[in-house]
Amino acid sequence: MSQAHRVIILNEFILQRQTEYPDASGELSALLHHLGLAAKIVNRAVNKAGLIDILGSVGASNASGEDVKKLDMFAHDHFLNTLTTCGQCCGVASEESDDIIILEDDLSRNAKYVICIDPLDGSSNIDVNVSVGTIFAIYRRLSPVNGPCNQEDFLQTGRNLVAAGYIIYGSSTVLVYSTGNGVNAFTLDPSIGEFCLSHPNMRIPENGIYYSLNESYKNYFPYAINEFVEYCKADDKATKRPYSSRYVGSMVADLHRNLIKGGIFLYPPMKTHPRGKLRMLFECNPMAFIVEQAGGIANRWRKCHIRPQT
Ligand code: AHM
Ligand code: MG
Repeated sequence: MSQAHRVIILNEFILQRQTEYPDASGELSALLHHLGLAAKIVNRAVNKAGLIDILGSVGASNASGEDVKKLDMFAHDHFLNTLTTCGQCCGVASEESDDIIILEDDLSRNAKYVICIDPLDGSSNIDVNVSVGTIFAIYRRLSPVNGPCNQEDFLQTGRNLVAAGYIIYGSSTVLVYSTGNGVNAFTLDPSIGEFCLSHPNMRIPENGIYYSLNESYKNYFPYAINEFVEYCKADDKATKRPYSSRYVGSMVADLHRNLIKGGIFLYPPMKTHPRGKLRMLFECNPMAFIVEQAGGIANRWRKCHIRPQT
């Protein structure tokens, strides 16, 4: 078989990459492998969502005060089960858990990584068959091994990320990750049950034509944001404007599109969410890492001169 047609599965790719680092212990590789496994289980549930009793709400709110869906909890439980038993991570912070989860068994307490995870991002789309995703961020712990991890291990700057990625459960299921050496994407081939390398070394196109934000909050955005949106809509042949508006409402799906097609995604600050709605640990840091690794730019909103809106 010619090299061009050879299928490279996720585990093979992870191991190939590991050999590029002679000092690598294999722990990060094993951790990524286990995340891939959990993703397959969650994918199965997402695909069967209409058939099994997994749609709808559990009747409680999560740490961010949002309605918790059954599938959110299912995804949380499955990722947590996998991470708890794999022995390569000493703690988990999940969007669906109020507190950090410290893993204290003999194997885990010796592990050097902690994980922040949004088990099912885009929850508002679950019940209506629109793409959702999982986002993960891996940090090296700051606390000494052979003991419990602590909050400081999780509250690290995004610059300290060792690896990050996401899984999009969409028209096909794709796992995208980076360990700081470019971005690669793997599409799940359901016939063999493997994530296969489909988008090697992803690069965001320089000139995107999409802008993506929830414009219904326009009246609450800072003036500069609305001015920028007007710029996107203005007619200008040279810069191929107007740009097209696309907004799924699942950050994973919106950014995945931008990664492939180019464009800008924004979740601006507003009165109800003065720092924007997206969470730094679970959403912004890992997605910014991926975007930058693919040659894009990620920014957090810094106060600028806000002119009054007329
Ligand atoms: P979630 O993690 O509770 O699903 O919330 C995060 C999601 C993002 O995926 C998406 O970009 C945003 O919330 C959509 O918010 P809105 O409906 O306010 O536009
Ligand atoms: Mg989320």
